Amino acid sequence: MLKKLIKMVLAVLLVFSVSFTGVLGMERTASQEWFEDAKFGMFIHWGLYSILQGSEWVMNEAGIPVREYEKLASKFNPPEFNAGDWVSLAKSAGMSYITVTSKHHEGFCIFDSKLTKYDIVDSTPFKRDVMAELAEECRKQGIKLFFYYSLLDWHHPDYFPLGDTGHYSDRGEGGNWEKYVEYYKGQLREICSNYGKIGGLWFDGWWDKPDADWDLQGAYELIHTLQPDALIINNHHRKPFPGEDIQEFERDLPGENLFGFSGGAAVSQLPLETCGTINDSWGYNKSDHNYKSVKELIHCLVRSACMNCNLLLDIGPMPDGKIDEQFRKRLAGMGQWLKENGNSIYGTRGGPYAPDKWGGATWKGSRIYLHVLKPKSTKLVLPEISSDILSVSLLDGTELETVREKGKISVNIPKKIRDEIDTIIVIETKGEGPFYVKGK
Ligand code: FHN
Repeated sequence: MLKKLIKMVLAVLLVFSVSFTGVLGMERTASQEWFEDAKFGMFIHWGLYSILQGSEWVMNEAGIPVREYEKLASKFNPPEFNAGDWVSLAKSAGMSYITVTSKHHEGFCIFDSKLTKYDIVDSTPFKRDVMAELAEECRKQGIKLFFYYSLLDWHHPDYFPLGDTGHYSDRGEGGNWEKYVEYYKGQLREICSNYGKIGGLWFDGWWDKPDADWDLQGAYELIHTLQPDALIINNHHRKPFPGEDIQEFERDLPGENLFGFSGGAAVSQLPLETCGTINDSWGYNKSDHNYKSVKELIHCLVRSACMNCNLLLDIGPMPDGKIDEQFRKRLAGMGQWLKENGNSIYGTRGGPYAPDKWGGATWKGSRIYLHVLKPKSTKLVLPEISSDILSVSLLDGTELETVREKGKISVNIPKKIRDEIDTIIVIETKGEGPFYVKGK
């Protein structure tokens, strides 16, 4: 009898472990749970590069030497910058956190650092600590602030030997790598000490020198000591390193590698995030008009949620601090959609049905939400799951015709009931999630 029971428990555990990844993960800290519930964040790329209006790689791409590029600081004086407006924009788009480039690859800091003069307070006529104003405003409006921090630095004299990029910046030969590592860790100490409680650190640029001794473990320990609840994210395009709390993907959904950044990254059991753009650029680029539609952006968000993954959607503010109307319009559209349909996104987890071309599923409590984005036919055939299904309806309660056969359930989705963006179908079940697909 005992043997039989053990066998049964083992069988159930096996089914759970091979069920759709992300439904069941490793244990979560409270911050990781918050993150997975939050689902949607705003990415902001802003620095000196915005003045040149050609995206954040302009220094490297145009081969601008450090001494020339530095002069941009004296022109940085954005009269329209308003932290309250930026944070309100994120909130009205339905976003729960903001990640801002406190230092991008150009090396210029938009926070006040005592470790360099190459920052917004010491070397611009503006003289205001943008990160401090944003931190204050985020606290007021109940939104979390993450600091993006580029490990790669095209400006710092000790960032030497150079990595794969920054070879035209004409900085001369020489520099002390250990001093650079002390510099960046010193800045992390400032970030973790001077801005109150932060959401976390979002690193980038490690890929420029993958073989260097970055002392990431030392850096992570420092952050976790000074800000125990802060989440550490590193966009290194590899599988997560020890001490990281979230796995990042760039422009791809977990498991995809359409853009060539995610080749070395198997999907881990950590909470997941993917970052993407509204047009094709991160930093402000006046000649990039290739905007995604509201529908396409909502589909990015929904497809991410169905994969148990957050979406960090980027805007690049203009040099005067304004946010382009093209971004605003799209964010407003997403916010409106989330107001009506947010229950099927926030606080959910991906699955139990594996995502496919037609869409995917999210679940919360006893409800499963099917997100039908591109129906293949008027019927959706779903495999049996671990809980009995009590009803199948649209969000407004309209019951849908279903046929149950050999354990499968097929749901009728006639054209007339379809939503232009996302036909959301609610499956009410007898039990509570996590659910799993039987026989998988
Ligand atoms: O080089 C950067 C790029 O400028 C941008 O910041 C993106 C955002 O994920 N990350 C880097 C490329 O991986």
